[in-house]
Amino acid sequence: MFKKILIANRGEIAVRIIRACREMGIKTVAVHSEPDRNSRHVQLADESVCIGPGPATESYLNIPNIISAAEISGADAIHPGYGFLAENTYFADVCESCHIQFIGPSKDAIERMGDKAAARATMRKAGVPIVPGSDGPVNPDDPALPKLARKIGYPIIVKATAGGGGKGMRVVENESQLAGALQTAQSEAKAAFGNGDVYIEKYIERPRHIEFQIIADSKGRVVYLPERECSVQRRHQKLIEESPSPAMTSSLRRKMGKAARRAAEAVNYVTVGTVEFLLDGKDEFYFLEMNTRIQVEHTVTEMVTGLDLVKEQIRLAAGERIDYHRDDFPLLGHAMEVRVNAEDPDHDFRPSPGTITQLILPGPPGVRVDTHIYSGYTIPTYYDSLLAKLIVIGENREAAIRRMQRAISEFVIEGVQTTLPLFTRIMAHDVFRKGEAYTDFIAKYMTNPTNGVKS
Ligand code: MV4
Repeated sequence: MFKKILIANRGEIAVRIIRACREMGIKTVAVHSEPDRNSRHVQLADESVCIGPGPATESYLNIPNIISAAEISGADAIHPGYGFLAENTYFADVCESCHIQFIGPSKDAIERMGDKAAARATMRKAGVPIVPGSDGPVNPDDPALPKLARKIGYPIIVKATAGGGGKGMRVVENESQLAGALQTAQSEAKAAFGNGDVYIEKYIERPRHIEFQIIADSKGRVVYLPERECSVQRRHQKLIEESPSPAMTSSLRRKMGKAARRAAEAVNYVTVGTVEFLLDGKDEFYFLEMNTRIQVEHTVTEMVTGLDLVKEQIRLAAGERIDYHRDDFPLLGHAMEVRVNAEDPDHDFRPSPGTITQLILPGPPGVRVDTHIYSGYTIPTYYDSLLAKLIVIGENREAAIRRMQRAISEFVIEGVQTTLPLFTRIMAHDVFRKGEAYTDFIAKYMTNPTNGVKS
């Protein structure tokens, strides 16, 4: 097992990883930018190293500085958290050359899942259902393209091969829009990723976003865990995640779980990962992408399984094996998470930076808060606005919603605007309570184009 882990991240996830390390008897090294010097993760770690000024490109994305920090402190592994360098194959490669264990899958697995068109091809070969679409990137000047689009059937969606998370996507309703959409998607992709390759897929209307956490060891054993549903999103930012999905049955779970396992096996995946699917109204599901990192919403899976996924990730990265073989993981209840951001939901979610003047956390039973904030903490303007994840578990979905309402009513954050009031409204909304919130829920029921939320 590792003796000392450097955490190449900040915020709540750095705190979460440090806690896991401490319970495992592993020493921790925090890295931080200049404005983050008073951060909770710096206070909690055994050691800390400043890696640069505020802008992430000069600190949390600064590979030479992070590797130097690991070498100076004698860390034998680096945990990248999520975001920043978590899915950067170059970083994983540099770690390997410096004989520092990257806590995540191989750079080959990251790479094969990072190219979304290549991932589709891998999945098709592995027998994982994919959305009907092009075989690999398309050439916009190919005269056969309109015919292919017609065969797939409109509406179609143009996606960037280097994309993911919604960037560089364009929905095309009919043939007259095709050429224009390809052009725009290509130049957006080129600008955002330095790679203008695009591919096309049938557009699935009103899908649910369902994802499966998988855990895999270096002996080739892959276990899937109960699904998470993350359909409530805004501009591709998840707002609420829950497990199980209100749309799931045990037979569909088995089918999708096995597909998720095949996806992981196809790239010799090791550690923890997530296979994302779209689920349509007819229980047809399609592979979307695979995330090769620990995710923000791993917590809801921890609540319903009792596993500690960060400890599992560290154990598996150290070469340990999965010693249980359960595919039908028993559900310990229904878990739900809301992401509390320093944003004003009444004004188009504009960032609300500032100092936390008062903080009162909600308490048990069945409530968990993952956060790095404290009373007196000033939120730096450089990074994402996640302040806390509020997670609850109840014996069923109705009990979880009531517990979430109770927890939100106890939660006090003063000094900045937060998304907590939005969640009060969502928890009371009929469509959400019925489990019928799809990816269009926020746009449809919670905002209007001029000034944000209607009640
Ligand atoms: C789609 C889709 C419909 N049909 N692909 C959005 C993020 C990226 N991972 C893929 N996304 C989508 N891909 C096909 N063929 C709809 C979305 C989508 C979406 C997916 C999950 C959660 C929220 C979403 C919001 C808008 C669009």
